[in-house]
Amino acid sequence: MSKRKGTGDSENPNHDLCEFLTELADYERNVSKNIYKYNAYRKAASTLSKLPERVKSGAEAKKLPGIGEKIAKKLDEFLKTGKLQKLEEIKKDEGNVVISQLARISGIGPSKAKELFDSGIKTLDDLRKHPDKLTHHQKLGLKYFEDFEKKIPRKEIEEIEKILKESINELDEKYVITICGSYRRGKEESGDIDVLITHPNYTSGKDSKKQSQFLKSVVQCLEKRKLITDTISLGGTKFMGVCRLPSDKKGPFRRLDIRLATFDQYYCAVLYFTGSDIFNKEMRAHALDKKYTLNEYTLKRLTPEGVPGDAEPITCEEDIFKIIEFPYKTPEERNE
Ligand code: 8DG
Ligand code: CA
Ligand code: CA
Repeated sequence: MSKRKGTGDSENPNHDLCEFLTELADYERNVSKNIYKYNAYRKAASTLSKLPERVKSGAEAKKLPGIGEKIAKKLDEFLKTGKLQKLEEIKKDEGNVVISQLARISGIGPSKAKELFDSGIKTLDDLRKHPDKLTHHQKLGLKYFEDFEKKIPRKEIEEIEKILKESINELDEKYVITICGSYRRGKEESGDIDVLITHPNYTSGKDSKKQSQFLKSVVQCLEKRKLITDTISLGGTKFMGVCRLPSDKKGPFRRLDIRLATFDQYYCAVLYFTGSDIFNKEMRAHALDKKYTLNEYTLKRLTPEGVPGDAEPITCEEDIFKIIEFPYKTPEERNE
């Protein structure tokens, strides 16, 4: 997951409300480690960010999906006083502020952030003096902290897409390459770049050891092309790393993920990595209602006892929607 979630376009008439809900969400994730509340606040912020007009009251907002009694009350307080007491209290505590800041570093989660704070780390500069406390991933997260906080304009991802496709298809023209995530959902800017690739010779039936070369050769090729600058981690099916446009030696470094999916499972993977994650949750819940189980690999029918059967044959994203009788949504309509 990339760390900053935007609900704050300046045209959004509920911008300030979305912002305080997102702050509460981050607090619940990073400090309380309450993922349930984290998701509830994010869902509410996402609902409000799509409204064409300003919300007038908590009571009005309560009619919308994902907004219940407690959030409605907070909206009322904010609409009346311009702030939220709960959030003011949270921000008074140094530990909360430091832990939230540290948890924004790529590779540092809530537990590690707390551990660092407990060991006396208060600022990014403190942390720079103690690289011994950090893993390889966390060191890179700290090194590129400012760049990774910056959103990536769509135009830049389009350029990166061109280079990716050209270089990988020079290596082997049979590779299929899709940039997923918020970019595929049509967003004007993204937190990171999520690339999904497959190859017709890479299928779920085969010996996976022999196949581990696919991703490695792709990464090598992009390193040679000077697009990939750092590797955070590289396994058989997942690369996490850093890239930069080779033409822009002064430009920001960007987080780049590349995943290799098997050819027969490609569309479940495309659907999953396109997201949004809130949309994915809703779609998986709908699948369960229809007695199917859906994940990033397969769609399987469940027996009355709840045991998954064979994978359904899938030839495009639409197949998945059709089978579970979920009205088709284009990627642009999945910004839930
Ligand atoms: P952004 O990077 O512009 O902030 O947005 P994004 O592209 O939607 O988010 P992401 O964090 O990069 O995740 C990419 C997709 O992966 C997401 O849209 C849906 C899928 N996904 C989930 N759950 C999770 C998860 O827990 N971790 C990660 N890394 N991805 C997830 O549905
Ligand atoms: Ca990502
Ligand atoms: Ca992304």
